[in-house]
Amino acid sequence: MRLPLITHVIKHVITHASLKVSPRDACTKSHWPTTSGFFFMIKGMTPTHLLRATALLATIVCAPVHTAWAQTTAEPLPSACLAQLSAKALAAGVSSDTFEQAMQGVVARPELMDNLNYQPEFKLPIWDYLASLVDGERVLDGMSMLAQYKDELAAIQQTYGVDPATVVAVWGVESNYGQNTGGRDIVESLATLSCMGRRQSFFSGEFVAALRILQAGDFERELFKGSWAGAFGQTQFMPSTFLRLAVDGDADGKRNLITNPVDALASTANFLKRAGWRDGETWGFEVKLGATVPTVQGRKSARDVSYWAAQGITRADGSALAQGPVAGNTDAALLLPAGDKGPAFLLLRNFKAIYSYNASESYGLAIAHLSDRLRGGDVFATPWPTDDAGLSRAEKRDIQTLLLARGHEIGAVDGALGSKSQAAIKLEQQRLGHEPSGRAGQKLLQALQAQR
Ligand SMILES: [Ca+2]
Repeated sequence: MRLPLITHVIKHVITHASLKVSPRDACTKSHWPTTSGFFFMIKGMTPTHLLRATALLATIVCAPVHTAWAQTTAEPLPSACLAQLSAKALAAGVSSDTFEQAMQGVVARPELMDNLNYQPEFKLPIWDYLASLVDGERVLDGMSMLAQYKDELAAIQQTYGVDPATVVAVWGVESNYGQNTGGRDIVESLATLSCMGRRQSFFSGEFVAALRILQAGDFERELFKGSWAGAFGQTQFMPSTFLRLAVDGDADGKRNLITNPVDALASTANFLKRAGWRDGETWGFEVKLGATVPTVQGRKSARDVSYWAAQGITRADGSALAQGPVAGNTDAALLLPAGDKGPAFLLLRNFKAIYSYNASESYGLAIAHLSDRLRGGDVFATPWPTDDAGLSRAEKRDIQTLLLARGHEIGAVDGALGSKSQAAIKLEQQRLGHEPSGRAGQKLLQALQAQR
């Protein structure tokens, strides 16, 4: 992109210069996807989805718990494995020149096994997840992106039938509008994971896909960086997804999802379209339950909208469910992500398209809610069932500043509560007589602010 990208890059530099830390340094080098508890996302996920989800969350939330993986390790790739990878790549049409060039200087990174084998230690509440993923900053940044790429997004909607707010919301959640795309060398990560660990067959397929991408020349070899598991670019596509679904949004002959936002936005729209997105419809909407809680619940249990209306369910403002494109016979599923005391949602067909981007209800809800906020929508009408709500990234930075002021050596203020911050949080919780969970919410923030 011409001027808009330059503006974007300048904004990035300014934003993070003021924090004395770049998001890549803070989140994507050593603190990779061994994020703390995202256990709630994992049930029912495929390996690809899980890997994408953990990588994604490290990029966005970046809340690591343990420290062993902070070191980088390097050793030669096993020669037998290297020979197999070479044969597999050549059989898939990768030239020996491409293979040699792509593999120059590539070593195995055994520390990735920590990421691969990581088991979350505790369950992160959905309100924590959404509080930082859909915070005021991300809404404002998204609105500015909607304005900046207005013409391009209109053209994308014309071609793919996906509205600007949805496309921009995916962009915001996947890579914070291109700011957090990951710092791992993709070829190196995928070569390592093809030769070590539990999913070598899956990763060797992605490795070959990665080399086919390099051979096509959509971007320079040195730009090919992303998550430890191979997702890369502003859309965080896996290489095989790139080969299937990436498009050239600005018609310059290249599909550069790494540094070209228009290619990334168009590719996201193409993904959603191919996943069944219906133009002119929404993902769903927040609702209010009636006097009784329906026994039919869950994303997979769709019923007619008239069925839900007969259960006493209304829209959050009390109006009828069937309105506009939503008719009495429209399929909808009832989602109660935090039980019947929390916000309730009816999910329509388009939620499935978002869900196919990353098989997690919380992830889908983050994108759905961010898209609504970008259209001027409000926070949920029903609050989360907690007396200790989650923190935005700005509030996490406040907590970190307060921890530093109290003498805790937590490193840079980056809005990501990593292992050092969590250890300091536990100490402060003990001092304050709170439960020493290491999880920071509004209660701890207010207690620390009161003692400033
Ligand atoms: Ca392009």
